[in-house]
Amino acid sequence: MEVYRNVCPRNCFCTCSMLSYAENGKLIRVTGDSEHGFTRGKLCSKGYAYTQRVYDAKRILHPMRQYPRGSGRWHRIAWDEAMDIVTRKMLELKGRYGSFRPICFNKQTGNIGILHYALDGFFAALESTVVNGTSCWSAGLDAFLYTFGDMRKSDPEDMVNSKIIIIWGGNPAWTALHQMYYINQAQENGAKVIVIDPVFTATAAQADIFIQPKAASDGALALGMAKYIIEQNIHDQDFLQQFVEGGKEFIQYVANLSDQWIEKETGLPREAWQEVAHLYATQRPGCIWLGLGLQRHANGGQNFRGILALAALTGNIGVSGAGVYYPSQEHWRLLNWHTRDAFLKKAEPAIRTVSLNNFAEEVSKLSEPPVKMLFLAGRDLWQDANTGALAAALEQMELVVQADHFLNRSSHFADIFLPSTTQFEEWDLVPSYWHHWIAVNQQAIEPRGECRSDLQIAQNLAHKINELAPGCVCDPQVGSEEEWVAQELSPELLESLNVTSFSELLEKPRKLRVSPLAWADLNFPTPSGKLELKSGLALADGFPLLPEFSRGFYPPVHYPYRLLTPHLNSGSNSQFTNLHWLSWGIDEPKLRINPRLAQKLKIQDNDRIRVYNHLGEVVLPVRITATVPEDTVLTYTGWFPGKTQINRLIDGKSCDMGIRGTGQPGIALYDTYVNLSAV
Ligand SMILES: Nc1nc2c(c(=O)[nH]1)N[C@H]1C(S)=C(S)[C@@H](COP(=O)(O)OP(=O)(O)OC[C@H]3O[C@@H](n4cnc5c(=O)[nH]c(N)nc54)[C@H](O)[C@@H]3O)O[C@H]1N2
Ligand SMILES: Nc1nc2c(c(=O)[nH]1)N[C@H]1C(S)=C(S)[C@@H](COP(=O)(O)OP(=O)(O)OC[C@H]3O[C@@H](n4cnc5c(=O)[nH]c(N)nc54)[C@H](O)[C@@H]3O)O[C@H]1N2
Ligand code: SF4
Ligand SMILES: [Mo]
Repeated sequence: MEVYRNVCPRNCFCTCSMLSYAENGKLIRVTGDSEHGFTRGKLCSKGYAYTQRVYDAKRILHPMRQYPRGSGRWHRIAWDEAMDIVTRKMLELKGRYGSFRPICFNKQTGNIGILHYALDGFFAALESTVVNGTSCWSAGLDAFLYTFGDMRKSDPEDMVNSKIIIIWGGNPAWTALHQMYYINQAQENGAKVIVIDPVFTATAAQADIFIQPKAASDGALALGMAKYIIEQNIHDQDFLQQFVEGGKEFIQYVANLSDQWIEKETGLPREAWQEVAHLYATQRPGCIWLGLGLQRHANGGQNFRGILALAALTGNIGVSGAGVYYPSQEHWRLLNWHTRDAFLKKAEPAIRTVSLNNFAEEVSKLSEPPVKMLFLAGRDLWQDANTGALAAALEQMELVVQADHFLNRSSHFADIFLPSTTQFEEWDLVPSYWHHWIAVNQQAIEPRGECRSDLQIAQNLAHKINELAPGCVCDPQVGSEEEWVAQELSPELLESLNVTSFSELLEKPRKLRVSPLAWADLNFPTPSGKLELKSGLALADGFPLLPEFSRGFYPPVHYPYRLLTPHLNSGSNSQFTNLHWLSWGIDEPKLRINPRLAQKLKIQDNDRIRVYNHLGEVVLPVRITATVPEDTVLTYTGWFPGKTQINRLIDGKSCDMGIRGTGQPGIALYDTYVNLSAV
């Protein structure tokens, strides 16, 4: 068997290095890569299921056309014909409207590999309309930018040195599996793990202390902790004085809060937060992991600021075992971004953007020129909010093109399907937004059927459109994919990886030689040069000067239950749940409801229940479980073919923050309210 190194390109904290075993050109087995220091030779269930994903009977292996749209009548066409249809339509629209703006490119994080940014480059080069924003992390990111001036975090492997680990609104036992090794190691060394979540999760099951506040009340909870720390005089006064802007004002603000008010906002008895605050301030060093779920609320960013203030108050910053953890793209800055930029004719193309939040309505509203063609790559629009508005939005499109591995929920509205390769059939480089390791993704097998990589698709489009209308875009046809990967490695990156050439990197994954500790120099790129609890930038952007608590949404009278839809262990967003290996026996989606609520509604396990709000209704089987609180119901996000699509009930309201870092506010996906009735 031949053995190759691949990298899992899913939007996942772990970015695992994998060994793939191929025999006679066929992928036989995928395992973890023990040379990868962070993931240490292990994968999650999804990683081990890649052989099924690559060879699944439903994988699309040839370009196809659906005619008429929505009929399900797909027929095979040649690549040439597909490219011809797509590029002629693009040019026809340009002729009609004077620019490529009637074409909207919508890609998110179906594959985060760097070579996949070729498509971004191609559509940017044409100055078409491009979807902007991300559903992952925007609100939390801005809170970091206001407080620290940048988003940096320590090497997550350093968590083993923590004495207290607070996992706040994240579920790493499912969503960042490999980090649990470092957390468990710390626990074995005597650390206490505290999980703060409205839901008792798989991560909570491994914790020493579980705190269950009302969702979106975390800012108030953090302030309660701050108040206690100050009252007990266990804050780090030197740190505050030297490195923090607004410490005094923050202390004053917090002193005026009453425990009673905090109890009311959070639904917790004061002893709960006082115990956690005491541990965090006294058992040093302590770190806090800020989860993505925590910030998917209309007050998510401001809640983050409250939590970040705890690190400032206790000086748990810049030393081993301390710090605040959140995804960051520091290492992405070391790439050349050659793949994206190779298509550009000018450095700063004039791109029209459309917000991802409430995409369906926003894209329909664009005029002068209206959007008439949609190009989807690595996207399932049914992961968006307000999916009820999608059908109308897609109807206005004269052509919908989709590049993917499978026909998904979006395919119903597509005219042309372009089959993409998986990571085993292409070269790539996938940096991590979490750990400090980098590995090259090698091509292990020939593309299945007529599949082409997203880079090749971008090259084909560029070539064809230039053939029909010379000079439209740069046409970078030259070089193998392997060479494209090599071109991404800047001298700085090579040096940081301690290699002199690209080929050395093929031998094994390498760890970046960057400081393992964020903010060790305690120099913050904020306007004051200090860590800012008092942020003039936040004020200028319309937020409170201090990390005050801003109340979130409360349930409207008619829809009294909060609907949470977090991420599932056996899926990666919409991916994998279509595979038999991973869906077998799971029988999702189910609506999890608390036993007391079930009693009130006279509902039994497995009964079907109507879940509805102002946007519509879905019917789901019930799972009665005390893991969810009484005022909350929960079902996991994902694509469960043929089953209910929950995002129909999510209205796409915005988080408070996000514009500074990503140009769009985050999406308050978890501020969704519903009512329930027996079917
Ligand atoms: N297995 C798997 N791994 C994944 C993904 C996947 O789909 N599956 N997706 C990847 C992607 S794209 C992302 S963005 C990340 C997401 O990974 P996480 O950071 O784990 O985020 P979520 O799954 O959105 O939510 C995590 C927890 O936040 C809790 N939560 C919700 N609201 C609040 C609140 O107001 N306060 C508090 N304290 N907690 C709250 C939820 O109950 C949930 O348990 O995971 C990545 N990893
Ligand atoms: N209700 C609810 N909705 C959510 C969330 C939630 O917590 N709750 N989370 C949100 C979050 S954080 C995220 S990140 C989004 C994710 O939603 P999306 O951005 O749509 O991403 P995925 O579901 O990961 O993948 C989309 C498609 O990419 C395809 N794909 C994979 N690899 C490739 C490739 O190499 N090339 C091409 N062309 N296609 C490929 C997959 O087959 C899949 O069909 O969902 C969001 N939606
Ligand atoms: S989904 Fe995440 S944990 Fe699973 S194999 Fe991919 S990178 Fe690793
Ligand atoms: Mo995400």
